[in-house]
Amino acid sequence: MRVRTWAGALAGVVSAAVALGVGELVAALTGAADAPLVAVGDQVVKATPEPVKQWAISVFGTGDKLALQIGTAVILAVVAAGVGMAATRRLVYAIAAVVVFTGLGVAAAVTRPAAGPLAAVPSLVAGVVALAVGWFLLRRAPVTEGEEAQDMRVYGRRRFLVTSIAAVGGAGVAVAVGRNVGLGSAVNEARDKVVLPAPASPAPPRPANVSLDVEGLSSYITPNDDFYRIDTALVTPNVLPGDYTLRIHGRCANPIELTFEELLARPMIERDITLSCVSNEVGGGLVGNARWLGVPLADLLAEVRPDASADQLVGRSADGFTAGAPTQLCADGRDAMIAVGMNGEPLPVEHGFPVRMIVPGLYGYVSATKWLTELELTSFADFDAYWIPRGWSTPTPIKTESRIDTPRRKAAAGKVAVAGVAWAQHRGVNAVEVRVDDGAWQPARLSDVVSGDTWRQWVYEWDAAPGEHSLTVRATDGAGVVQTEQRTPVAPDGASGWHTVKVTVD
Ligand SMILES: Nc1nc2c(c(=O)[nH]1)N[C@H]1C(S)=C(S)[C@@H](COP(=O)(O)O)O[C@H]1N2
Ligand SMILES: [Mo]
Repeated sequence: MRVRTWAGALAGVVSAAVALGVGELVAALTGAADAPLVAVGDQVVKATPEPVKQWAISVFGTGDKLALQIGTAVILAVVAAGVGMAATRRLVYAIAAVVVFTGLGVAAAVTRPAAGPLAAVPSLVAGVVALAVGWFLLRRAPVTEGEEAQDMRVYGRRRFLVTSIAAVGGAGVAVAVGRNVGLGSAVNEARDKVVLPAPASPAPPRPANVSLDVEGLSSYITPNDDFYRIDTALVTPNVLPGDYTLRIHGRCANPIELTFEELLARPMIERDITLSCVSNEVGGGLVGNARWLGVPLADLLAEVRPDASADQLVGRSADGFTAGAPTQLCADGRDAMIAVGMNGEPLPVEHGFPVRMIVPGLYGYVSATKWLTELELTSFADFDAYWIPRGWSTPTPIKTESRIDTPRRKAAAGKVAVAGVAWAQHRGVNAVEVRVDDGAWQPARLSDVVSGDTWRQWVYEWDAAPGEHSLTVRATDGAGVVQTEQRTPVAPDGASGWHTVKVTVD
């Protein structure tokens, strides 16, 4: 008499689900550790070769993490089913497999940058739960032969399925409880309670025509919910403002450490600044404009007094990510800041709550560290930040870019508003031109902005004749340099080339 193979597979999947659900709950309750799946997933991401990651990003875009999670779940289910099937033959195979997976979970968790003393606990508990649930289910599973099988066929199968479903339901409840009692919800509560100070230096008033009224055109300010998100974190790090400190140290005369309260007590600036990602393809959406509130970086640097050799300022996040910007550039008069507010709210958790860095004129990967806990003064010669050894350049100026937002595919013949945004942070955008098919470049009308640190909207009134047309845009930056036609890929220092769209007019 042997447990049926399908029942073994189901028992395997259910055991894994319950184990991971309980693991997540334990992780939330202990607070000091990541859930087993997150810890392992994060290490897998780290170990994945760069070309594979690039491929995943190009295929799944910003949905890459969701794709990773779904992919992981499918693989795990298949593996768990296999282990369960093996258990129907020799139980030791299954026990050995659980021990191995528990070991992987523990190893991944304790080697994470933010690992606390309890890091191994969720995986260990998950391992024990997997064994217990698996054992429990296999004892009640339908069998293949013998007298017992006759009864089991009717009552056994139903009871087994019901028990399995109940167990998966229990796992779901564990996950839900874990997410709600966990640190994540504590962070959300703390965020709700943050009261941002009024800026000592408010943003200059926006010009009357900062926004052009064109349907389909990106809004001047990108709402927080629509703002692109790029980070290496599988789940956002939970940083409680009550426990928060920002340590500014390294090669400087006067290292300091500030609490969140102390940071909020400092004079703040509020500025509109466009943030863009070096991975943005021509015409892509990895760019957004927000009103940021924060402490000027120049003030903090003046206080710590960097050594002359400290040409790199490295921001380090709670999850171990690093980004290194030129120290001199952070204090050259531009509005580089340690930001706490975004569009009138505390930073959203996905955008770095409670504190991040923003430097106008630099791509995010070398400057905009989210969940910022440390600023270290060092040199470019002595330290490579996260993306540098992964094939990306040390800081370079943002490339002048322009994008057609509308129309993107179709238009009705007659007057068509061709519109979009253009950006060249810190240099600013002086002109935008549009070309229809192979015609001459025509000047677009620009919105007014108060600084070169934000993007500018533009619109061109096109008298569209029926047929297939191509529209191309190019911008000229504040220094009078026309955006290059030369196409380059995003790596190592940002895509270049003109954005063209094909439009059918009828
Ligand atoms: N901690 C942390 N900060 C980070 C990153 C990250 O992976 N981890 N990614 C950077 C990159 S590549 C960009 S483009 C910006 C994006 O900021 P956003 O997600 O708020 O748009 O954050 C930067 N800060
Ligand atoms: Mo980025």
